[in-house]
Amino acid sequence: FRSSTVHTKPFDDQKPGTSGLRKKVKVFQQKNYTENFVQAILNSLGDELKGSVLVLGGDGRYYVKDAAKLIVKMCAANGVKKVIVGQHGIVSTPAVSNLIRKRNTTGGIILTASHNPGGPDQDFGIKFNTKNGGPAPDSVTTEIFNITVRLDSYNIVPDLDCDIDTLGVNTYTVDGKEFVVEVIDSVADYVSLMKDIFDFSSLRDLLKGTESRDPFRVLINSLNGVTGPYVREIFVNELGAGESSIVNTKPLEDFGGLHPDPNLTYAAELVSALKEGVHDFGAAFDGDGDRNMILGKNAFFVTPSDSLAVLGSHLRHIPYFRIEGVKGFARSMPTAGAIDRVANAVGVDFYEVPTGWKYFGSLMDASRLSLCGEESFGTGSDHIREKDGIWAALAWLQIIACEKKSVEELLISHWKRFGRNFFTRYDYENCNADDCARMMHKLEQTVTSPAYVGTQLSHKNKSYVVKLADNFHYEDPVDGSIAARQGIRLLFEDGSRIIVRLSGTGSSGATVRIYIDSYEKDENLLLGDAQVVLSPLINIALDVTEIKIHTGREAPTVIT
Ligand code: VG1
Ligand code: CO
Repeated sequence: FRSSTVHTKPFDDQKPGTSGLRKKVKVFQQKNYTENFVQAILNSLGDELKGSVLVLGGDGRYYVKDAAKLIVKMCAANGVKKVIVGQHGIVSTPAVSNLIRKRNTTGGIILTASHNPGGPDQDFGIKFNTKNGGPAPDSVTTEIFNITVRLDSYNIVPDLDCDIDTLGVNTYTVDGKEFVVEVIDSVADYVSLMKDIFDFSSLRDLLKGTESRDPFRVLINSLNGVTGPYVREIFVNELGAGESSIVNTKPLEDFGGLHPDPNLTYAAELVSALKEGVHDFGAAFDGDGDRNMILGKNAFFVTPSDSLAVLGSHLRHIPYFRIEGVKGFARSMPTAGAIDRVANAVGVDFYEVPTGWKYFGSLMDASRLSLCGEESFGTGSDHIREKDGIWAALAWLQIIACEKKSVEELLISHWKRFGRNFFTRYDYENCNADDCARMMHKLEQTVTSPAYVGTQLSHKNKSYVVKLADNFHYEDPVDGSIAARQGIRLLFEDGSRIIVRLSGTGSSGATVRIYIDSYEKDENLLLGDAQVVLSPLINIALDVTEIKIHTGREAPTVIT
């Protein structure tokens, strides 16, 4: 085979957001659009490109397979030595992270728009992960973007048509050099990683029941995303759960029309099934398998911030942490502060980072962090460098197996010991971008004026005094890199918080996220409903942001 160089014109909108480049499929299908971005990723590798080994896989959404085959042709032409690709182009995000680490590759390319809907008129995305298995840090994504705006050509082997549906090793000669494409079983390595981390025999006993204990009935919903085959192998084949314990396990290009985001709105099917009271535990995962939602019997909802904290205080039950030790805990800035108190009780370091998993990686690489999470249904540990939905569900089950308590009992005893962080998030999706920019600008000006500290904000008979207000600024404690302007924070004297930021994962328009977090330790108030308890603070947040005026929206699209 011979490579050729194709002349192209740069695009000016290929700036990666919170997690890769996300656009409508139609945008990626424009002439040279995908090619340009892939070439920019490859160029960003510099001297490491020639002879490199890359992992390639995606969440099975529409356009994954076309893009995967294209990327193979471009890798061949750019001197990559080997591409390790999942069969049919499918690999979950956590499994890609694992493969990069296990096979010691130069990095990986993940084809996903995560929790965004899929299909010809929906979203697609491309993300680059570095050799630690984690999402490329800001320095790398900035470099990729800088390359895209001056790119004038890309390299491709147009007639190298690799069959990525058949397992095996394909060897080619390209420009006189060997080029290898290894098509792998996407599930096997990940399942063996989970078996190393958890005690599968105790999980099997939990699910199947023993003489002294009824079976613990689980319902796992893959929302037609990438986790289906992983869930089937782990829950049915390994742990012996019945076929009826798993649903929506065939990855579909359009997720069967579902919005593959595991929250109370988009995973309503799981919520209503759990409400029937038959199952003890429910979990759903997003399109690419890195997010999770955990429910207890009767659809008892575990907020991701609480989930992280409960895991944090029970890590001793998980074999992996007994061997590796517990180094530190972290959460993203908007995530409620429940884990902070656990870190204090357990006596490990605690870190608060900006939104996005890429900020956890350097702490893990420096052996300072074991467990972390985000309020957006992301939980994970240093077993890989991505958040991991199935891992989180297994971690919960392992703890339940040891503690012999229900999900709800675990939460209640957690709140009694540590107090409860009530949390809610209001999302206003698909608003006008200019209006939102104006709103953020005005809010920042208001809250950062020197006189603002000490201001009393009230709703009905509740008042909060501003202790600190700023635009969150983060300095990585390991490498000193800076992430500025990561979201507007209003911190109040009683520890309550209002956070406002714009999403960086949308494919068009703007999404405003308002996060509200308030701590309560009075035993009599622990079981309240978050929307009721937080109502004064929510109203204050709607007032200060003037969200209705700026966006014209009466109500949020999604409340978590
Ligand atoms: C959202 C979440 C963030 C998460 C990111 C990627 O980002 O808020 O916590 O890390 O999605 O998740 P944003 O910028 O829209 O708020 V996923 O499952 O896309 O990899
Ligand atoms: Co995801």
